[in-house]
Amino acid sequence: MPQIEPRAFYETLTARGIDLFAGVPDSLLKDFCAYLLANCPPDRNIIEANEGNAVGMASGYHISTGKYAAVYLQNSGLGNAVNPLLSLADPEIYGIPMLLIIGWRGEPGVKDEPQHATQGKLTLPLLETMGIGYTVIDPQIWQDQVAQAIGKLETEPKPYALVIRKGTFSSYKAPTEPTALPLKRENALEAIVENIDPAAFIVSTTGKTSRELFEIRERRGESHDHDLLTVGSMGHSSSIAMGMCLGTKHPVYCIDGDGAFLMHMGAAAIAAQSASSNLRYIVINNGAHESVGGQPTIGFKIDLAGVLAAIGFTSVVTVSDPAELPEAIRKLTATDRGALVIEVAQGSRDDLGRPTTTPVQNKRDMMRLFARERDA
Ligand SMILES: Cc1ncc(C[n+]2csc(CCOP(=O)(O)OP(=O)(O)O)c2C)c(N)n1
Repeated sequence: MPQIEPRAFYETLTARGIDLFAGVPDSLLKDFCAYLLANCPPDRNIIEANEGNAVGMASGYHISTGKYAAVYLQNSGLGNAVNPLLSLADPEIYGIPMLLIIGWRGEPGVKDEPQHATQGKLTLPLLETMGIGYTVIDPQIWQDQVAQAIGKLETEPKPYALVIRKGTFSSYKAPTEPTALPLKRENALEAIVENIDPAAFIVSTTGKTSRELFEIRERRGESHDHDLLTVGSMGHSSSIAMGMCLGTKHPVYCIDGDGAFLMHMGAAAIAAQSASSNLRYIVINNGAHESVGGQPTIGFKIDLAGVLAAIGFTSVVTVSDPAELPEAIRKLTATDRGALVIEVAQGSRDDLGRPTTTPVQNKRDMMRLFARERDA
């Protein structure tokens, strides 16, 4: 199948006046995102906390410059973007032209993970319902498609979408600077599982965190019924854990990523203030959206532990030394509404698999455990 070179795509967009890119990275767009990272001026490629924020930025940019920004996102992120698309950029409100570049996970007929199935089926109907015109990019005629899309922005002041299928872009690897940190996420997860109460529950975030946790349980010969693997729903694990805390006396650990924490940071603040005392919150900070290609977050630029303490978590510490990690986790086990930041380098095993149980099975197994606790 012919592919589009990320460089050619970028140059075509910039030649047509698009000089601001904002979004949240996606695995299907990872080569294009890597190209942006290496070649677009940093103030012209803003990796946003969530996709709705990117629509906001594109809107402000258009108002102040008259230009069109490109907003890149996985179709999962459409949910985050619906509100500003319909109540800000929509032609009945401000009417803001912008180019959406949407990675189409879960395209019908293409094998993908369960969390992408419904969103994949509904991606085009959702755009139609929202009155957003789109074209599914065909690498044979993409230049014409892009020209037409930008022509639409010029004639109709509203967003227009380019929908990107799996395998559309050819490979591009941005040079990366490895972080000099001794731990990886998988080591951190192993230490957590090893040192928490075996009766505790875990809500693990989207991406490789949940995939690694699943494999760690397999290796240890343990069941998965204490772990909710939040395969989709990025950024909502702390809220899920907060809800779960109400149904058990055991501790509930939310294990978040820095990208997921940032995506809905307000959720962690509410959890810190309102969750019952059995909540424990852990952010595994690798400073990146590692699961979808390693694009940077601001995780290492901000004082994450300072933020967690300021919003109300107790006894927040940051650990990066493997020798200190077990003790830090043991302290967390004894701290009501405590939080821990574990700093890790990027990287995961090449042979990392995916959960072999379905989300519905995962839920049923967990519900059985909670019911047993209720009936005891
Ligand atoms: C709403 C939404 N936007 C984007 C994605 C795609 N996505 C899946 S995992 C991930 C990165 C998560 O980063 P982080 O929480 O830092 O964890 P890491 O992958 O680094 O372990 C992204 C962007 C998604 N699943 N949902």
